[in-house]
Amino acid sequence: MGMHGSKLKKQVQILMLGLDGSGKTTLLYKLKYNENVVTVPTVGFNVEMLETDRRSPGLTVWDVGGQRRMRPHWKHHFLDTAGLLFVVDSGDEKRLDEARKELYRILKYHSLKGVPLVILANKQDLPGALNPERLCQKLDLRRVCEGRAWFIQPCSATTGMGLQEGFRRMVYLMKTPLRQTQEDIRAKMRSKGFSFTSVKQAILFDS
Ligand SMILES: Nc1nc2c(ncn2[C@@H]2O[C@H](COP(=O)(O)OP(=O)(O)OP(=O)(O)O)[C@@H](O)[C@H]2O)c(=O)[nH]1
Ligand SMILES: [Mg+2]
Repeated sequence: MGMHGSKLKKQVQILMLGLDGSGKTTLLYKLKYNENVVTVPTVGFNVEMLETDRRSPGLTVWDVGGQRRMRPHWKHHFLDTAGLLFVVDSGDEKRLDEARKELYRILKYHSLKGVPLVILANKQDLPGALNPERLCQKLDLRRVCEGRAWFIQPCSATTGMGLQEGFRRMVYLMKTPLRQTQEDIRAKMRSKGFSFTSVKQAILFDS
C-alpha cells in the first residue's frame, strides 16, 4: 500500500433518516462492527464510513436523530447527499402515517431532487411485521417516488438480515442511470412472468 501511486478513494454522503426508534443507529453499528449495541435516542447525529468494493465510492453515512425536535435539522444535511436511506419500523403500523408524512415532506425538497432512495423496512424479525409489499402500498411509494430511482429492502438491524443488501442496492442506484434501473426491473420481471408495476420491485430484488 503506501502513498506511492495510490489514489484517494472517492467518498459520497449517504443520509439516513426515519422516525425516532425506527432503528437507524442500531442498524449502522450492526453493519459497521457487527455488534448489537444498546442505543439511546440520537441527539444530533452519528457519522460512520463504510467500505465498499474497489470500483464503488466509499460511503459516509450520516445517521441523524429522528425525534420530533430533531426533524427541523434534517434539511441541513440535504445539500451534499448522494443517496437517501429512509428507515421504517415495520412492526409499528400505528406510526406509519407519521413516517409517510415525514418522507413526503423531505422528498419535496429541491436539493433532494433525483437523489436515489432506499427504504429500509426494518424490524422484520418482529412477529406481525408488515412485509415490503404492504409497506409499499401503505406509504404509497409508487406515486411519491415517481421519477426517482428507489427500492424497498426488508431488513432487521438486530439479526443483520438485509442490511448489506440495502446498502449495496443504494450503491447500485447511485451508479446507474434511472432509465437503466427501470429497464433492469422490467427485464427481471419479464423473466419471472410478471407484468410491470413498481410495487413488485420488492419481491424481485429480494430473490
Ligand atoms: N426487534 C427489533 N428491534 C430493533 C431493530 N432495530 C432497532 N431495534 C430497537 O429499536 C429501538 C430503537 O433503535 P435505535 O437504533 O435507537 O433507533 P433510532 O432510529 O436511531 O432512533 P433515534 O436516534 O431516536 O432517531 C432499540 O431498542 C433497538 O434495539 C430490529 O431490527 N428489530
Ligand atoms: Mg439513533
